[in-house]
Amino acid sequence: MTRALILGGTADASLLAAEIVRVGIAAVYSYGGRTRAPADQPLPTRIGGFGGVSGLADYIRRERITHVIDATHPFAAEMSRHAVKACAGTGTPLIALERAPWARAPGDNWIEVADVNAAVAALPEAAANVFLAIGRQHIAPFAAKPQHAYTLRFVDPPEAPLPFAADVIVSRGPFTFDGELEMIRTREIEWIVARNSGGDGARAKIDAARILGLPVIMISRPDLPERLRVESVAEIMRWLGHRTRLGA
Ligand code: 3Y8
Ligand code: NAP
Repeated sequence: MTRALILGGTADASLLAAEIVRVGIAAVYSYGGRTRAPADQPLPTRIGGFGGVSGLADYIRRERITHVIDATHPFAAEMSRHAVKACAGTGTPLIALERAPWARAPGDNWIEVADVNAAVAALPEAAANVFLAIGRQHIAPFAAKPQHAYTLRFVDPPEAPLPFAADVIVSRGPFTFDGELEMIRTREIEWIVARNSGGDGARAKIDAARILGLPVIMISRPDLPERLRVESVAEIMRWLGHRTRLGA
């Protein structure tokens, strides 16, 4: 009797949840508890950490989980690493639903960097209008370059004072091309800092930057341990032993 755990928090994970309900597989959806009001899911949902690798292994045993699907974001590296270890330790089949990274297209002006600190170093010394599209958790290093006029975008309003003066847009996405173009033009953004999240929910700013010829400092994904990885919900459903209307 299949009982799947979806490590969620992305648009792809929501699509997977809907398909799992449609074919009638028993499953639990898991959020990390990062946002105040995460989107509702059509499955029993848990919110918050498991308590490290051992906490996840205990959860898998206690809840008689038979399959784990890591549908977290490519930058949710710690969760993905814990899933690999907990599934190995409990002998539970694991698969990752991970969208492909965005590939540089003709006309893109990307400066590819390894991490946030390298992104700060890549910004110019001369003051500029900079859009940090990397969320809330990793903005502190930009305090090293306070000369810039920063625009940030958070899912929820900031709860603590910001580490530097900045204007905050509160919006959860997914984002539209026209909306991004309008925001970039209105704020006369000159630089964009982004993570190579992949997927459609956040790529509009990358397309808008290309049209406007703006430089994008693109943070590469963290290295993740080897694990079975697919890019489509249909492949996950096949792995679970179910054909799906999504075809392919
Ligand atoms: C809590 C679930 C849907 C899912 C929406 C996707 C698309 C929009 C792109 C920008 C980039 C960013 C951020 C982003 C994207 C989707 C998807 C995606 C980037 C929600 C969600 C949760 C989170 C957590 C949140 C992080 C933050 C990152 C904002 C829900 C909306 C910047 C990643 O306040 C915080 O602490 C926020 C933390 C992790 C990165 C960061 O470090 O701040 N996502 N995002 C999940 C949980 O608790 O388990 O609230 O409903 C999901 C989505 N975020 O419904 O269509 O699928 O990728 N999320 C990045 O750098 O790309 C926004 O602004 O252009
Ligand atoms: P992370 O740094 O990889 O994980 C830190 C800890 O948060 C994990 O060790 C785990 O705590 C807990 N956690 C993370 N995701 C969880 C989940 N889905 N269910 C239960 N616990 C979870 O994670 P993150 O980058 O902060 O991402 C958190 C959530 O936001 C994930 O669901 C992810 O899919 C979503 N998200 C992240 C990004 C991003 O840019 N990182 C973008 C979009 C969506 P314990 O060790 O206690 O188990």
